[in-house]
Amino acid sequence: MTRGKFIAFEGGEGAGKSTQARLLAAELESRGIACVVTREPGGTPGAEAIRALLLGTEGEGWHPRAEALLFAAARSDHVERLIVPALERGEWVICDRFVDSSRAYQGAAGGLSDEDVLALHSVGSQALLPDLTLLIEVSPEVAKARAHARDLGSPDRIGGRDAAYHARVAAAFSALADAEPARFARIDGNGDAEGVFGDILGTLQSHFGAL
Ligand code: Z5A
Repeated sequence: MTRGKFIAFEGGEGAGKSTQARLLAAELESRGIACVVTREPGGTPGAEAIRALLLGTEGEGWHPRAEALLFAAARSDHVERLIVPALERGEWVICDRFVDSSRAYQGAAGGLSDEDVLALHSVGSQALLPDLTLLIEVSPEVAKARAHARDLGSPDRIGGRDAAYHARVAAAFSALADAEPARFARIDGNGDAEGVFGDILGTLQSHFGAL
């Protein structure tokens, strides 16, 4: 059995990750490629329960180190119970956010070192990395308008952080992509969804060959 491919979508809020993940799954299925679409934090019952703890706006919230541990714990369950078994069945896994979100949000923007975030990932998820990480980048104005339209002005605990925090996240994603050009592809997400998807399909074909 050939192991499936692991594709992650990354980027700030409102970049269009979920939209593009759904379009990619439909395209792969239409080509006879079995795939699983999933998300972080979440994807398994345990990880979805941790998601509610992380993103709910009740209570006093989490210290940055506790937050990083909770994301790593959710990811560990997700990797163990859903991602690795699907890859071993030969299915492609399309994941809406993965460890690079922890590196950008809890690391660069939240104050933890990249080494510490990667150490948690090593313990929790055996340092699993995607075969390809698609970083969707949009202008801050587009991100804000899309997220606002979706949230109707009630963002989750992390989405509601200030513009400076989200600017640090965007800069961190950009730096991660520059540092690992073989794993990352940068996608301009400012255009319409179909145009963005065309770029993603072209990127997959040049990365993996004909699908
Ligand atoms: N987080 C973290 O801190 N550390 C971690 O390790 C992980 C996550 C894994 C997860 O929230 C939060 O957790 C997130 C990071 C943090 N907080 N923030 N910021 P989430 O997954 O629920 O939220 P999100 O990742 O930010 O997703 P999002 O805002 O839903 O963005 P998206 O998936 O990139 O966008 P979308 O849902 O596809 O589209 C948003 C809207 O724009 C929607 O109405 C679409 O119809 C529309 N859209 C999408 N594409 C287009 C185009 N191309 N043109 C026009 N309109 C479009």
